[in-house]
Amino acid sequence: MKRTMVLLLSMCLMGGTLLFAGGGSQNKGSADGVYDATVLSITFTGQPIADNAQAKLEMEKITNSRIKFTWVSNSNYEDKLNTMMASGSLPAVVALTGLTPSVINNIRAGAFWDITDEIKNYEYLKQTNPITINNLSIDGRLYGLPRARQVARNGITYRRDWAIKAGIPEPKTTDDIYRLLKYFTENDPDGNGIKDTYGMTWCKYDGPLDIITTWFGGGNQWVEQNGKYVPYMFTQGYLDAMNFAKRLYSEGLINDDFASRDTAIWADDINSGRSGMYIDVADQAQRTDNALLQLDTAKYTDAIWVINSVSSPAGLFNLPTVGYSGLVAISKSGAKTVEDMRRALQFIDRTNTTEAMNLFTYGVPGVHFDIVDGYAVRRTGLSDAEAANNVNEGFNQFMTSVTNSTTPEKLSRIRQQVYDVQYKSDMGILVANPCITFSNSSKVYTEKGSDLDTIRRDARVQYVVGQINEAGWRAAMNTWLSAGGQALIDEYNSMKK
Ligand SMILES: [Ca+2]
Repeated sequence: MKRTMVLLLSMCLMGGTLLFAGGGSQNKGSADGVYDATVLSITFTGQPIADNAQAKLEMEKITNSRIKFTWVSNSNYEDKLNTMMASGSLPAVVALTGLTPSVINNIRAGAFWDITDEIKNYEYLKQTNPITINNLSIDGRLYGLPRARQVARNGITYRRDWAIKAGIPEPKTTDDIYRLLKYFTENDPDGNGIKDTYGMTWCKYDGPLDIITTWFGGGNQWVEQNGKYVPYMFTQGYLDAMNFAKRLYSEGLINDDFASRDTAIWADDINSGRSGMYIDVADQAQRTDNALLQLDTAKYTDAIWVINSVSSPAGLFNLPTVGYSGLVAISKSGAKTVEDMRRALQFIDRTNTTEAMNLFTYGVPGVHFDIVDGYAVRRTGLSDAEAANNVNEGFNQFMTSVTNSTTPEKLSRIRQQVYDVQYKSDMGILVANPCITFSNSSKVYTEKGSDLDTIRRDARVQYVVGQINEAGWRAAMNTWLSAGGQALIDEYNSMKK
């Protein structure tokens, strides 16, 4: 009832000056100096972390705050969020699951603070990955911290035991990749006397081709050339990558049904010992390692390795992921003044300390995990009622993790390699898509994007499998241009700042 009243009051006041406290406005610095943090977070089970849960109390100590959660169920998150945005009743700190058109419209209408020029003042927030900032920006401005994910995530998973036999234990170049795939296909790497293995498995998902395109300097969807945005299909690197793929295909080094193979069974051939490589997010290597160990532990110990990328004559590059799964924004209804906004940023900054990140990630020290020799060790044998995931449900939904400050776990060899790809590889080799945020507000892309993407994808597959030659490819790209591609190029270039 109280909530309804507040909501009605706020709605009456919309458009006028909001002088009264709305639903989520209890964020003023309090007399005792402890920050009253109002937080919108998301529950998946409907049984989120309790107000007196130890992890929450510890977090309050670390951040010098009292945290008041507003819980929204994941199942009706968008409806609830839209209602709260419309009524101006958001808490100060808001977990947003994505940049939906509705969120973007509300950002443009001023519902959230522009923090572009603020984050440099905070110890952790200023370390936010610049590619992620680019990807999250609306009209060139930043309106929230990423719910960050690994930007460096793509890698090459391969049979190192076979690669040792081939004399290339760790491939460094695209030529090394070619020679490995050739060996895996033609030299009986599993030693059973039968030609029953091949190089690399692909599926209909075009991620591998896009990763290879960055290897050859073809960019990530769009490139900036001579001050203009150009679709990556029109780069030499894109053509070089297609020719590399075409060679692999024509020599039988990749599965010939890749264009129709379902993504769900993508890893089956490497998981069963038939193929020797695939390129995807590096964390898949753990599943492949596990699958092979289950087949034969002795035979497959140390058989699977993962590395981040290889160099081509164009240089050393890799394809990043977008680097976030939604964002944490500061609403103007919950944080009314610049000071309120800065206090909320300070709170979010403190949630990135090692102690706070460990609470989000593992739970309470001494209860859910211990730190042993500098590593986090999760406690085992906890009941469902005690397990950190259950006790702290929904707690980490406003975790931003803009730096990697969490205490690491002591990892198995393969998990350590995945970790190294994600956190220790050179971020400088990741190729950003300069136009990634444009599709959010593009009229042409909204109308024609899916048709254009289909033309582009089909033509690439046809070229790789030899159905069309280079002239055919150029004809398909002319079709792409006339079907709206040229309009898209013009529109994106007009959005250039
Ligand atoms: Ca064989």
